[in-house]
Amino acid sequence: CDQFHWGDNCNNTCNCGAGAERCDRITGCVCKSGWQGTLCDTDINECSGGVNPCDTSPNQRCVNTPGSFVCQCVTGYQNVTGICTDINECNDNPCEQLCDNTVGSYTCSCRAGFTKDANDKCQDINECDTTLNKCDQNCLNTPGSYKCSCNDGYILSPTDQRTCDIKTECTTFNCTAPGTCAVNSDPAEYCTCPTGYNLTMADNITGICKNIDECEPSNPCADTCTDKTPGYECSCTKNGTKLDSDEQSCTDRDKL
Ligand SMILES: [Ca+2]
Ligand SMILES: [Ca+2]
Ligand SMILES: [Ca+2]
Repeated sequence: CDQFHWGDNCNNTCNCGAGAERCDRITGCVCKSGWQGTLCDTDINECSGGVNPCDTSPNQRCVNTPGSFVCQCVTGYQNVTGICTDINECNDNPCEQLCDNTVGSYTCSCRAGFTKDANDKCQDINECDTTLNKCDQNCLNTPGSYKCSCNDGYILSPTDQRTCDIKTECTTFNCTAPGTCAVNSDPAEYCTCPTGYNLTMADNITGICKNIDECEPSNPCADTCTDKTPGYECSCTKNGTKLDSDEQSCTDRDKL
């Protein structure tokens, strides 16, 4: 027989399929492994037999191919030196905010202050909504959080950041000693100076108490005036005179 025929008198035409190794002049088409049939044109489905040729663990599946088969890792697993191992999908940052790797998969979640919507997007929670509002007075929504603030005359509690307490202490004014700061009912802050000082404002919030020179320009003393901080002192320099009990006048010693 020539290479295209086989059998008695070479009556049969080989016509072998893709899975044939050769055409035997006596038996006809000889199949390569993975193929079957007279013409070797039928793939053997190695995956459909009673014995799974792949790893029987649920992480691996058998995929039939023409003339052979391959063992593939199922979704969520990858082949690491022959073993289907969980893929840590979080390494590729598939989530908008938080990623938790799970065996065979992963889950996305949102940071505190956000909720996951139907499309798995993280949406800011508006804590200033009437139902959620925790602020005593004013609420400002921010991405992932919120801020409380208070009306004029109130200060935000530094401990809970929500409660507004009536302002009793100065928070912005700086009154240089011996000045003191106080809060009005309106509730503006202001500086006060003790007697003997004049208040001058260095700027809108800085008050300075300056000594008053009571001796200038008009002398309140009958004789000599010495300015003090604060106050002033009168003294009598003329012979025979002495400071009166009013601390200003000078009286003859004789008359005392
Ligand atoms: Ca096959
Ligand atoms: Ca995983
Ligand atoms: Ca918010």
